[in-house]
Amino acid sequence: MEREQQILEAAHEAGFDLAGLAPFHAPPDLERYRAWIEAGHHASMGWLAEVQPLLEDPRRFAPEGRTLLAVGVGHARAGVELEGGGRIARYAAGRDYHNWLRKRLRKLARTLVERGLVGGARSLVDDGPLMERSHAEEAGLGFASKAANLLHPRFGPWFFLGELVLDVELSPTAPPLPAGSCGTCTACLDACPTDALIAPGQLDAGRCISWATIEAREALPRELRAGLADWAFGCDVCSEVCPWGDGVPTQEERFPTSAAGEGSTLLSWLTLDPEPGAFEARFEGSPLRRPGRAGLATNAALVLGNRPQDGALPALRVVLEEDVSPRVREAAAWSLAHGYGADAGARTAVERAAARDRDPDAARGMRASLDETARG
Ligand code: B12
Ligand code: SF4
Ligand code: SF4
Repeated sequence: MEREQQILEAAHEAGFDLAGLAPFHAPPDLERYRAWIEAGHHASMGWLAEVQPLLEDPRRFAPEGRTLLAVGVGHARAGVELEGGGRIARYAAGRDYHNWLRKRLRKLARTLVERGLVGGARSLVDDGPLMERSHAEEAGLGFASKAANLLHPRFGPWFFLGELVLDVELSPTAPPLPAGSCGTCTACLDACPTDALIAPGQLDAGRCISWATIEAREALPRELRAGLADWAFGCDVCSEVCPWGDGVPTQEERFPTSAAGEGSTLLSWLTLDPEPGAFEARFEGSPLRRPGRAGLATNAALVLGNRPQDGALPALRVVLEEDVSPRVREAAAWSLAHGYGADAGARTAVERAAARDRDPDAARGMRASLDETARG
């Protein structure tokens, strides 16, 4: 059997659903990346601009690299509704996929070396300086879509990507035929709640709920807040409406619901313990850890404003007065003004907090919430 075939078989043995080989060179969609950064569509994710020189010439970070082994792993599961209300992206309910992929990629790297198929292999998942979707498409793992996601006829949009950088020159995998395409469909563009898909395949991250609820570290743009609707972490709308995802069987046994996912409610996020270490301990091994305590509490406050819950009002009032993070206090004010304004006490509490808050940005945000709701 040819070496390429042996490597792909080893990848399948290691538990990956999809595997393909591509040259280790600049991503075919490099120009799209450049234009995206230039337009500022990476929002607050400055690291995406910083890694651009490495991404343009991947041999700058892995000089030994000659071939990229791209792998894909399905993660379809049913939609996840938090107890009492609020939604999280499906992948976030399971254990962290980075760990799952990293562990198996490292094991696969050892196997390839032991079998004499490569001299060495370096693993990458998500956070490497790589345009993963573009390389994976070149390796035949799927096709680029109008939602910007890579789609596969068997997994729809529901699969993660990872890579091994191999130090041997290999023949690339021929892309599978038929490759598939979006055709005339525009369901994701039409359904995106915040109009983040500004053109087919182009996403303005600063408008995307996934960025807002996972990556943003400052107060959210006010015009985005209502658009979050009930999304408290990530967003699956563009994946859920995609016809390529219809009927994809669940992979829940692969990424069982984590304890953090199991115990999550909006109220519990709103009142997370700010003591150092408490948050990390509770969300260890879960993708929900990424935004940090203030991020999850902010998301919870905003969603509780969009979808008021019985029992949330007293908790929001305590957070408004006492939370250590100005961003969370300000989000609580937005929530009280927008979701609980019918309660006279709620509005008065926001007025008092706006007059007293020691953080000028938070105080300004609180006054803006009062103004917005006075007009409404
Ligand atoms: C930054 C980032 C984000 C940002 C920005 C997303 C974005 N679209 O760029 C935010 C936080 C918003 C985000 C959200 C999500 N992400 Co994300 N993200 C990344 C990351 C780290 C970099 C992406 C990047 O380089 N963006 C820059 C743009 C220019 O590059 P690109 O989107 O890859 O480029 C493709 C498209 O733009 C498309 N394209 C561009 N122009 C045009 C024009 C036409 C006509 C067409 C058809 C296509 C097209 O072609 C390119 C190649 O496929 C990658 C991991 C990685 N290192 O690559 C994960 C990654 C892309 N994310 C992933 C996932 C799962 C998500 C979410 C579904 C999570 C969620 N449920 O909330 C959402 C989906 C949002 C969306 N519709 O894209 C997966 C995608 C897997 C897949 N099958 O595609 C990745 C690959 C992580 C992984 N290792 O599995 N993400
Ligand atoms: S993840 Fe949600 S907000 Fe972002 S592009 Fe998709 S539908 Fe729009
Ligand atoms: S919803 Fe339609 S347009 Fe969007 S990615 Fe899926 S097939 Fe393409």
